[in-house]
Amino acid sequence: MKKKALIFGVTGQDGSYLSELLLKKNYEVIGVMRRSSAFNTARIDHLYALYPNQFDTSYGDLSDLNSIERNIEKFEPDEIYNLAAQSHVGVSFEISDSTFDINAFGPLNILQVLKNKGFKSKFYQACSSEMFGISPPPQNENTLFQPQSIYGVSKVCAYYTTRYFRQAFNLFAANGILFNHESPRRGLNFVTKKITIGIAKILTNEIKILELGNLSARRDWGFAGDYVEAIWNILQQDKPDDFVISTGENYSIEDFAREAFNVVGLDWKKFVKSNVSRYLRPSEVPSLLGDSSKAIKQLKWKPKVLFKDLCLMMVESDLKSFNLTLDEAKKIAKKL
Ligand code: NAP
Ligand code: F7E
Repeated sequence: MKKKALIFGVTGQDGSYLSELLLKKNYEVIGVMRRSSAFNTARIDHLYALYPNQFDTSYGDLSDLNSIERNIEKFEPDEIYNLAAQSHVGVSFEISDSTFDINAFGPLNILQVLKNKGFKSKFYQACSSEMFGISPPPQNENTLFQPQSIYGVSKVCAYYTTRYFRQAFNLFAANGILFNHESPRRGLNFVTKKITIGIAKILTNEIKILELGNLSARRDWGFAGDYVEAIWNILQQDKPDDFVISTGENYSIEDFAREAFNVVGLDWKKFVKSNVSRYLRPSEVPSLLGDSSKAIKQLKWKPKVLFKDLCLMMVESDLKSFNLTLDEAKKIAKKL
């Protein structure tokens, strides 16, 4: 019998990589997606064709308890991955209520269904390094949570809710505390993707200047493709537990811009402007740097793609989406 996985947030960056991983492991994967007036399946469209008998999607919304119940009852999954969230920290300052509703009540809704209906599905909750907020680096599973946004607060709620259901009702419910992870599939308004696609736009004359916010914040950036392996691994343990997943290196936004522009031979300083009045967050998280010793030891997991290769991968992919090879891009860059 194939194992069955239900993924909330299947249309997102991580949902698409996790689906690919589970399908390769011969799981049957059902992705829960919300209805949208515009198509939101670009990251998973290839999977319907590649795995017609193994992959499908079903409508549902984390704020809609009935839809969660319907999906769990219909598919009776062995594993449930909750990756769905309003995942943009900056946006959470503007839409706090819905961010909290989706990110905190969403996992509570899933866990209540599991408990009340007696399902034995293993449950994974996507938590975040944003929970650590202003706690000084390095951060691990024992670091104090001091979130600096409603996004961070909502993930702290999700974290404790997951632990509560594990401890009080003996559910297999585990948290992954993931540090920033990026990829060519990263959403367009996260800083790494903004920079790498910005480079392609500068080279094709679509924009002259790239406007960013705070350039001094430091992040521990890994590759989403590596991180979904850790996510899967967390649910394969004998006992449910919580794990920090990170690379153990951190760099500033300025470092990322320098490295990414350098891939095509451009000096980032000539093209990047900091517009703090537009992009500065009311409260910022200055430095995230993960200590994943526990995951390295217990999950036997470690990241394969590190900072430089991640920059290269993202720049090359965005150039390709503008029909440019790296060599062509370098030639254009010389004339700028
Ligand atoms: P993402 O690309 O923004 O994907 C979020 C997913 O959640 C999308 O599929 C989105 O659907 C879905 N979603 C949003 N609201 C929903 C709702 N009300 N009901 C059902 N689905 C809903 O995020 P990601 O980068 O893949 O991250 C996955 C998870 O890990 C998130 O929970 C995020 O907070 C967390 N996380 C991410 C990082 C990171 O660096 N990427 C680090 C730590 C934790 P639409 O396509 O319809 O918008
Ligand atoms: O910002 C600064 C910004 O939006 C990174 C999410 O996946 O990781 C992500 O959250 C840093 C911040 O990611 C711009 O102020 C400067 O200091 O790419 P970001 P994030 O806020 O770290 C965590 C772990 C998650 O859990 C989240 O879901 O970059 N920054 N200039 C900028 N950020 C953005 N977005 N845009 C700028 O122009």
